Amino acid sequence: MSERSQEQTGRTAAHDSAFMRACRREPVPHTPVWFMRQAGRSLPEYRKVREGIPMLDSCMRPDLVTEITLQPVRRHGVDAAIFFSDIVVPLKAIGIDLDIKPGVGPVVADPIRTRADLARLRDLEPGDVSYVTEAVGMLTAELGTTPLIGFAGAPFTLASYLIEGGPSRTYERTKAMIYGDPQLWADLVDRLAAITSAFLRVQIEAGVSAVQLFDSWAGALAPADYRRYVMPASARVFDAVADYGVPRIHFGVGTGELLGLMGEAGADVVGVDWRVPLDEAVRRVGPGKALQGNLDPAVLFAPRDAVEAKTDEVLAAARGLEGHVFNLGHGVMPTTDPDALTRLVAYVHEQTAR
Ligand code: 1CP
Repeated sequence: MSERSQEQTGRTAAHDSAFMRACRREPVPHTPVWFMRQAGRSLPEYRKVREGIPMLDSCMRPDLVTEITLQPVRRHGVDAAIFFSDIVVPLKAIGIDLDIKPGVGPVVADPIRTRADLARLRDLEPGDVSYVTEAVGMLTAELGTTPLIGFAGAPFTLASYLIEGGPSRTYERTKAMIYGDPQLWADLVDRLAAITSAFLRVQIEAGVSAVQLFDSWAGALAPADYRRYVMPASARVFDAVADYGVPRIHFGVGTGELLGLMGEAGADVVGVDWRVPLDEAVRRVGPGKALQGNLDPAVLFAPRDAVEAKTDEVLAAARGLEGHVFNLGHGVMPTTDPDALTRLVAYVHEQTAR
């Protein structure tokens, strides 16, 4: 089969799945469920295949990416797979010296802080991430009607790692650049928008059914600053992939005050963390978009009855939505009992079967 027809096959098979229908705000047989970070350390089979293999190395091996991406689909019966990778993979692929340190996250050897540093952010070519193209092809063949979600980091969140040099809670150097040298900041997020757009296009060309833009840390900004300094770059990313017609999901943590703007940036589906109930979130986002969320991932540490009661609250708040994709309000925590996730998928399916 030619690459082109393979790509068409993957997307066509998944086209009428509950997840794709919910993203398009069409009627669904049941509310679709997937979990951010569903592949990863909460699964013993993940820890086993990753043994002795550094995180970034595993992202570059299509056999491992395929196996790890499929693990939560097999185990939990989720309605979508998310491609196993990391938001910093495209930066590594263009030659930025960075590593993902266990228990820490992405660490950048030589942070980007000056105009001269921008020259290190060259464009991403599809050939830089041929392992991604290969793994997406393998996955869509295996997944059949289960959609595969591609993803990338949004310009602000990627910039925060590049500027701070690693994870941060306060983003002081990032904000120092935004407010102190807005032109340098604008040029930096412009470069990152081009890289992120190219990375998403590679995944879509290879056959993913939907894409999610993770602006995990955008909630650190006030709405006026988000609108001025961040939204234009994220909007360029959404524009760059609009022609493909695949659903575009936009997610961040602590973004209650930004939900309207995150929808306006161009998303088809807005991800909501657990701080804003979905019936309030839909008022903030406005009509014409589906919502994704929003069970607090920490609830999964409570007894089964409590998980079900909190899930009922999410489903009740979602009742009037045009489209709802059930998810956690942020990623699965590594010490979560995997059986609690499997039970949650079955519970949402049962409660919402039509
Ligand atoms: O060795 C390991 O197992 C490392 C842990 C790990 C994993 C499993 C990291 C390091 N990244 C990943 C995979 C990953 N990262 C996925 C894959 C699949 C899935 O969701 O099932 C995805 C979607 C990401 C995306 C990602 N990476 C985000 C956005 C999502 C979010 O959680 O907000 C962010 C912010 C990152 C950076 C990152 N990579 C890894 C860590 C621990 C972090 C966060 C560091 C921090 O707190 O700033």
